[in-house]
Amino acid sequence: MYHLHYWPTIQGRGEFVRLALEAAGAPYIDIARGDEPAGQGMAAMAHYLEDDSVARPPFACPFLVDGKLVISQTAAILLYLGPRLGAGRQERGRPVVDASAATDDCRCGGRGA
Ligand SMILES: N[C@@H](CCC(=O)N[C@@H](CS)C(=O)NCC(=O)O)C(=O)O
Repeated sequence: MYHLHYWPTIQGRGEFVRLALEAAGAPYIDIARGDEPAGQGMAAMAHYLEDDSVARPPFACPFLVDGKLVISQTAAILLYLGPRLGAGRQERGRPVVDASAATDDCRCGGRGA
């Protein structure tokens, strides 16, 4: 089960990751949109960004948690997910994933880091 962490009220960069997960029908939880009593919500996202116990905190959201692995940077997340969601196993699907990552780079470039 993938855990996507992104601001709950905007589409933003998180939407690139959501679209990839949704298109593949992959199991994931949109953590910050979840309920705090269930260990989700903004507090769960803030844990990764602010808690000193996290050895390698992500740069910013979106970030993806896959088991013990925490991956930040939208393009890196998409390049990580591509082969795992099936697109990378089909030669024709790979450019779509790569293009999505590159599109985020162009669309959002210069505003983030
Ligand atoms: N280069 C990063 C940029 C991440 C970024 O700037 N995220 C914004 C929202 S789209 C954010 O959460 N900014 C808050 C911050 O940097 O503290 C990426 O592609 O994921």
